[in-house]
Amino acid sequence: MSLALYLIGAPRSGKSAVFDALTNTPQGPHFTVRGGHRWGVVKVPDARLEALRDLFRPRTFTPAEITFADIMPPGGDGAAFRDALPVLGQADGFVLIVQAFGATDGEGRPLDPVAQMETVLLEMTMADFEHLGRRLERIRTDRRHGAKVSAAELALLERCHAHLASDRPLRTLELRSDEEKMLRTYQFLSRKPLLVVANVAEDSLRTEGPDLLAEAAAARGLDVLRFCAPVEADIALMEPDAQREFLAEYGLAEPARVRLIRTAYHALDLISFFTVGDDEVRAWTISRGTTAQTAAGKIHTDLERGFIRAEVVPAETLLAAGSLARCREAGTLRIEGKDYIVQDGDVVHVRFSV
Ligand SMILES: Nc1nc2c(ncn2[C@@H]2O[C@H](COP(=O)(O)OP(=O)(O)O)[C@@H](O)[C@H]2O)c(=O)[nH]1
Ligand SMILES: [Mg+2]
Repeated sequence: MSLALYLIGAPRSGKSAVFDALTNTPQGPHFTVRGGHRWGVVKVPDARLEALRDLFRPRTFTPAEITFADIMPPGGDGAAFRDALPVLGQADGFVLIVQAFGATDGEGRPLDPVAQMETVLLEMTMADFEHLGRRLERIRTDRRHGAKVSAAELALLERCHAHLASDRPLRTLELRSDEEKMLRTYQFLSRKPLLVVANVAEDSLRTEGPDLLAEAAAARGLDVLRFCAPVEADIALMEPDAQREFLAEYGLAEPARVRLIRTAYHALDLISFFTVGDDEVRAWTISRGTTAQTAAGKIHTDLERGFIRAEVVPAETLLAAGSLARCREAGTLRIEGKDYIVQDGDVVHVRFSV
């Protein structure tokens, strides 16, 4: 399965409504239910890939995908956020939904979006703090557990613990890549990528003004997307023509859900490279920093094993030139070796022999 972002937030902040907006299609809602949670595999909209499709007119067109999960806490939909904490370790990242519509929150208190966001962030930091505290205690007292942990790892865990003790998320702790790797198995919640979505009312879709939530999020190094879940859910159900008409009426270039999906994909540090041809135009998902040889393995293990070289041209360059042949003539189709770092939007053709 593709990497999964879990939708989290206070009760009735609009998690399920945002999930609907992300997973609705003109053919209806598109998701499966597993473990009591709703899972939606969503295609990542990409104008470059669509332009490549129009250029090559392939038989098959395959965009990149990302998974969103509407998490149902064991206590039911109205349960507090902390009830959901035990299932969040498996997430690759989070979309934190903050209620920014109406006058009262899901528990009947006056609405305070900033406090709502900070409560959820703090719960995650505290969950990590407690989890790590128990872990450290076992490591220090239990020989069997302790023996498995190197001195370097123990020192790193203690650094994390001190960081969390001052209510700071592990996201803000600077780590070397070897330290980063050491921490991976611990699945700390406050280290995972997180994107904030302000679920605003219909009538504030276009008002910008001073935004306390955006300011508070920026102070924590987080981005906020404004989103009106019910409106976006409706747009997602429309056929393309009706969708365009609707957007034009509101003076919008694209649905906010398109931006949310794209932003979520990039929040996980994922990029796309493309393969093109008459049979298929396709996007492949890799982490930023992946080499050409490893990227080739996404397509097929034979391509990684027998990798000789990659022919690479940025999608924009290919689209401007109009064909691969013209890129070859102009010298913009480059030959790259196995250690080349594939860039977002590269069109790649792998030469291999097995
Ligand atoms: N007016 C308005 N109502 C919303 C919006 N988003 C969600 N709601 C409503 O708020 C209630 C709770 O939303 P839901 O998605 O179930 O919240 P969840 O508990 O976070 O999953 C539902 O009745 C939704 O219809 C919004 O942007 N504007
Ligand atoms: Mg819900």
